[in-house]
Amino acid sequence: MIAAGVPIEERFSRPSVMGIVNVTPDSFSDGGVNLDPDDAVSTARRMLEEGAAIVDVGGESTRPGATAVSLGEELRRVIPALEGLAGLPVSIDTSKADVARRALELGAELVNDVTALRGDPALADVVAESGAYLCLVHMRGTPRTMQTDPRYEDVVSEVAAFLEERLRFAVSAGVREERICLDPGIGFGKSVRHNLELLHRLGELATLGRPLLVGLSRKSVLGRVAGDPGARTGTAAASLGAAVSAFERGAWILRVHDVRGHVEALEVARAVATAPHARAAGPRESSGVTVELRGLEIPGRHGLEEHEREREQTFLYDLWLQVSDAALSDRIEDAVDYRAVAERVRAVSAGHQYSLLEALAAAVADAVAAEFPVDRVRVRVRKPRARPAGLTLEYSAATVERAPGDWERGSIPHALVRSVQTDHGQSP
Ligand code: HH2
Repeated sequence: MIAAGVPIEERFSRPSVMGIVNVTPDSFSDGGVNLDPDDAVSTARRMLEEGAAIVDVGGESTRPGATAVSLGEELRRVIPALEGLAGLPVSIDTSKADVARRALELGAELVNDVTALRGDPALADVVAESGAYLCLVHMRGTPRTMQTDPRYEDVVSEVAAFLEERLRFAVSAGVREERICLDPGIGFGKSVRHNLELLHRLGELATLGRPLLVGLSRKSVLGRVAGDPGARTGTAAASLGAAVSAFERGAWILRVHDVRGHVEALEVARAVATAPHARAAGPRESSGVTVELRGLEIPGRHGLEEHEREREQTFLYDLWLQVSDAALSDRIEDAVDYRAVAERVRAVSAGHQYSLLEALAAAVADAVAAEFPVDRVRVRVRKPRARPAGLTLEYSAATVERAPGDWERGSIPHALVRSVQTDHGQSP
């Protein structure tokens, strides 16, 4: 069932778990386990009970060396399972337009395409017309050939450039940007070193402004890192460690086989990431450091007027970050990384067109409060030389304050606006 008009980051809170249900005889990890539709349905239901936000049903293995299956065979595998899951949150893992169309008719809400709309020219239209969510995955070559000596100059910038191009393509085909997430495609045409570098530098992909879905679960890279150079799979424990690491570097949705363990591990990782809330709830007097980032210039297409949405203009961001006394240690590890904060502001601005400055300021404040070790953050967004109704203003501005706990209590940013103040050309 597709939640009309809801951006993907509101539909899925961060982190969310996507359970894998492969209705195949040959998937690298769960091949054959869920080939019977009744088994697939009960696996999927169990995953949802264990806390998965969605289950990803697929009828074609994309493991290295796998050969493609026919349309008829893929439909035969997935349709009975999808029928058995009617009314539940389902994603369809396919590159075929006809499979996606049937799945969407049966209630799937997300199309997970490992070819990033390069496999079937009709798929973009199916997604655009249905309004479904879409995951665009990086893959070098095809599953049959992708692991034959993959080479990159700089794997992260090449994957980023690819995903950016596919994002532009999907949007030009009519898929709303706010419904799209991106995936670096762990194991899809990458060596162990490439996969590790992609995970290490995941934050650079997050600057593309779309939520990141990451699939590491049981993949051979994990078994190889754990010491077996010929490993074809990784363990559940290695998968949990990798998922937490990916979350800490910006992953939004984790695609996994072992749902319960991942839900628990990620819940702990999220609680740690937002731990300043605990301090904020206690005596606040000890938290005496305020860091200011003033006049951060970031272009954006925000506003009520059509021309504002078409032509970029510069917005000025002022951030006041209240951090704990630990930051006085003079060690960067204890402080907030301003560059990362600025990148996050840029990503929020690029990720959505806001009509109102208040909403833009709230989205930035939510992101900073949720993802950085701050006790409190105040964000002011200024639009210089605003001209509402013929008036001339030096600027208009909106200011929003947030604490990490605000984010924890709910994931719909706009519902959480607590203190919004709009001023006109005055100092804070
Ligand atoms: N990995 C696989 C399949 N689909 N989709 C996304 N978005 N990201 C991934 O990393 C990804 C994916 C491969 O894993 P699996 O489904 O477990 O195996 P198989 O392709 O052999 O069915």
